[in-house]
Amino acid sequence: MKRRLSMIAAFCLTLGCAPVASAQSEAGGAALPRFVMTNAEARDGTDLSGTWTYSIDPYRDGMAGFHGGEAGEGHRRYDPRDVDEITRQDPTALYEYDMRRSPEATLPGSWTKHAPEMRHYQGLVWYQRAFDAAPKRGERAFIRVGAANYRTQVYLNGQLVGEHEGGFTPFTMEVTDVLKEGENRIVLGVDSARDEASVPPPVTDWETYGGVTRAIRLVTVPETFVDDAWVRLERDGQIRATVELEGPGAGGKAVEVGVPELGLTLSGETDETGIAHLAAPAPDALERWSPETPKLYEVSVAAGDDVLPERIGFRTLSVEGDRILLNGEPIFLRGISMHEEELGENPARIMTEDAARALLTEIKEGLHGNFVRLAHYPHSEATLRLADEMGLIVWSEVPVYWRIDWENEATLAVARGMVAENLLRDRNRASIALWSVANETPVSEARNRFLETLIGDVRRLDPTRLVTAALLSESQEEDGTVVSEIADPLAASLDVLAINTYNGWYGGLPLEEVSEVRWRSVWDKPLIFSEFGAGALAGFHDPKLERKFSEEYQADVYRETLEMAREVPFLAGMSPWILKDFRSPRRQHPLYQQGWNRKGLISETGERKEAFGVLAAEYQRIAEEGRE
Ligand code: GCB
Repeated sequence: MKRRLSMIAAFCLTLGCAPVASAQSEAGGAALPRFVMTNAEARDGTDLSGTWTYSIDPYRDGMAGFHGGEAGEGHRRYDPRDVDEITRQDPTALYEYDMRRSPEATLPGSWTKHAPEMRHYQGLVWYQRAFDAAPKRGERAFIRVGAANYRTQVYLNGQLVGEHEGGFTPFTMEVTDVLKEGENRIVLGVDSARDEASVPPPVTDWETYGGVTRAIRLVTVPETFVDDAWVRLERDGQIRATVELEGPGAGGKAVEVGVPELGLTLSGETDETGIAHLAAPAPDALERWSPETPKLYEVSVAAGDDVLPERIGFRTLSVEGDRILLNGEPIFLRGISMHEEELGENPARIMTEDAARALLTEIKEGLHGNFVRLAHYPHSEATLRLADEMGLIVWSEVPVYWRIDWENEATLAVARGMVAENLLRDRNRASIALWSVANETPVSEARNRFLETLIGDVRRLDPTRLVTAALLSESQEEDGTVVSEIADPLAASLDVLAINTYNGWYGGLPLEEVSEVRWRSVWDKPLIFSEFGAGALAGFHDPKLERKFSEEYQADVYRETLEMAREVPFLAGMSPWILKDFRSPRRQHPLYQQGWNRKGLISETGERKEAFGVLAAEYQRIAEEGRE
């Protein structure tokens, strides 16, 4: 599978830049990242989080001159030079930026929090900082960015080292030849502007948070290193490992994957492309991962001078008729959806481990849940690792949302890149059960082709998990009863079907009739209600009128919908919308919303609404008595 379409192609279409990294494509055409850097956090290196300076650039002045062509010397924010020093030497020199004396901000964290006037800024922002390095012979250096939204250019010491499109997946760029002994200056140009060809498109029902939202690190590895290691239990009872080395000594090299606690070692050798496929029967002593027993094993992947540590849980997933099986046993997914937004009045997508723990604990302990839908894009690796540790089954999703430009090849390439980056980052996470390729996308020939391509990519990269998508449903009245069904041809290609249903909130169905809606399916497949819910402002009570946005109304929507859900025999789980109120610029009711989508079961500061108790009671009952 050597190797990988350049991550810059789509970016350059927009900005007209010159390619800076080589392009190779995989058989099947999936755009794979040039480097995977499995478990990058565990690698040696320097954390570049902390204080950076920033400069807004709404007219992209640092990218190009006003007649096109290269930006003039006085405008190049990526240039590492000391503007103050130059203008002391030459008082007539004209510079219209000075990154070293620009305002400061703490990264990671969206720029929505840098200053009040940045709250609704969409466009380009430059970030700069200095750091010291001591490069060693035989060692390679990389810049790893966990996520930056939406397009990013990375410069080291004035040189463009790579570009990336997509706001929610990591990217890794080699800087071995650019890194200097002593002081280095790194600049990121991050542009949040999206257009109709972007993924997601400009209109979403969430705050997309421009800027650098996940950690930035300088990572160092041996010349030949373990770039990608995927270790898992498969349905045939084998533990398998796929290991890909990168570097001049990648081919024909011995590889060992060890799980010391099980006394297990898988060994073998890479082929000429640097890939090794290893397998051994799972030992009898293997304790399988589940929400009740989230057992993780220390795993080490060794090849030549490199040893990569991982922590991995082993379990199998499958589908039998309309049931989802975990380790061969049917499981009902008691879940909730969640955006990547920390608790607090002014979140900026700073998802530290503590921030993630606070939210996941509300699901696991507060709601008696075993499942979380991480909507609508790949969430931070910290959240996924915590889900492994806490025992929460995860739905992971790419931001193929609402009105995608289905006919556009460049858009498809971007989406395929996101699928690949997401899967390659997280294939070792036992918690992830479902890969979702889309949310609420209207059926058309072009959409079907687009999504079928993504489904094909998912199955090629990871045949061990289940593929799903949140689909739209259709309803009609039959003998006075509303009957809903999944009328989407994509259902044929999915393992698990999922429906967002908002009876009682959107559409005209009276609240008291929601529980009477019946569901029909021609598919012998499990169904998840991937969304249902209603808005409520925490603390707004209106028991008499039960107006929308009152806690009472929201709680009643939950009661009615849960009653309806009990009657759906092929229902295998649910992830109502949503754990926490989240920022959404579309939502501007001056009393109830103020820029927040209020469908949370808890407010933005964590106050539980009445509906929280309704769902928690249902999940406790299901956990104790089962669904039947
Ligand atoms: C949906 C979308 C979700 C919205 C939600 C709502 O169906 O998938 O992104 O936030 O409805 O609140 O309307």
